[in-house]
Amino acid sequence: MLNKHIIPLESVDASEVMRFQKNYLLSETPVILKGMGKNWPAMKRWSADFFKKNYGAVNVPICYYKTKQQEPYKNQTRMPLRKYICIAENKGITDYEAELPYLGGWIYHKEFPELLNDIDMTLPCFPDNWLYKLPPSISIPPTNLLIGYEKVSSPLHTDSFFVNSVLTMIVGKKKARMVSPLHTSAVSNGQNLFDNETANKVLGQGAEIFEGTISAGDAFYIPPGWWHNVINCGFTIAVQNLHVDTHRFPLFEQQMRGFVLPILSKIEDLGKEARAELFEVAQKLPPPLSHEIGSFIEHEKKYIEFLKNAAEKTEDYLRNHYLKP
Ligand SMILES: O=C(O)CCC(=O)C(=O)O
Ligand SMILES: [Fe+2]
Repeated sequence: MLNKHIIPLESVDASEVMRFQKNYLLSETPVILKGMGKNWPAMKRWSADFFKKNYGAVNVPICYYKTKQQEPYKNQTRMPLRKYICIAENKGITDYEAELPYLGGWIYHKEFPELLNDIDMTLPCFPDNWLYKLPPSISIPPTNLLIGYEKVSSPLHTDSFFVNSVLTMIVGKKKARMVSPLHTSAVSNGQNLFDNETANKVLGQGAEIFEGTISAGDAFYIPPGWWHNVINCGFTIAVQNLHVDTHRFPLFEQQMRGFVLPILSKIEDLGKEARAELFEVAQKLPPPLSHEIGSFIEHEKKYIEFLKNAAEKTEDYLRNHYLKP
């Protein structure tokens, strides 16, 4: 009864670039990209043994989604990769652990850039990746690695910053259930859509649930804002790539500004406070010499110009594209 309502995800061959871009990328529709990674050297090289042998001593970040939700990357607990893989292979499960560990996103290329030679970062069916145009100070890591096993999974969530996410299988199989952002009111963060009762509740609220399975070489295209719940069907190795194309960049830009503006606003508040005090004193004293040396007035003028330009451009854009009578 229930399964009738779960809609299978469509598939497209990763070599059908135009078809993928027209039918899925442009309309932000999830799809399975068949053969996305089939020619990546990782397909031949990467395995549990490969990582144990070459990176076994590396401390990798661990997720505990059931008990800790998603933590900032730098706060995640770490464990040697060899130990983790033994647990994943069911050789080292300790029953005193409250929740089993999940290597749900290791930013491997920072420490081991040579691993990038094993995958194709250009993602042939995607246009230019605007993530690479960002200044290094706010760069978002464009890829991460996941090693999973049947007992761990990623509960329902959306990826941050409205990026395109491409999840490519290297070893094993993953199954995902996805819900459109248009049905956000029918779901909540952390749900298990593979639980019949939960899925029925979501369907009962009018949402559609899409489901698909990917095996070695295939990938999920997860569009911006789509809810996804991913489970591992046995031992898995996968790579996630984040991608922002031209059409998705304006929204991404807003998200990035969301990082910068609170900092700017805090600095400005402090500046205002200091200026008020300085103004009082300036009734009696000339402005500090350092203001002249530091070109205080010129910098202020430039800043005003910058703000005016930014406001004007944004207002024009909104007027021309969204607020037409
Ligand atoms: O494979 C998983 O556990 C999660 C993958 C995911 O959430 C993603 O690719 O955005
Ligand atoms: Fe995700």
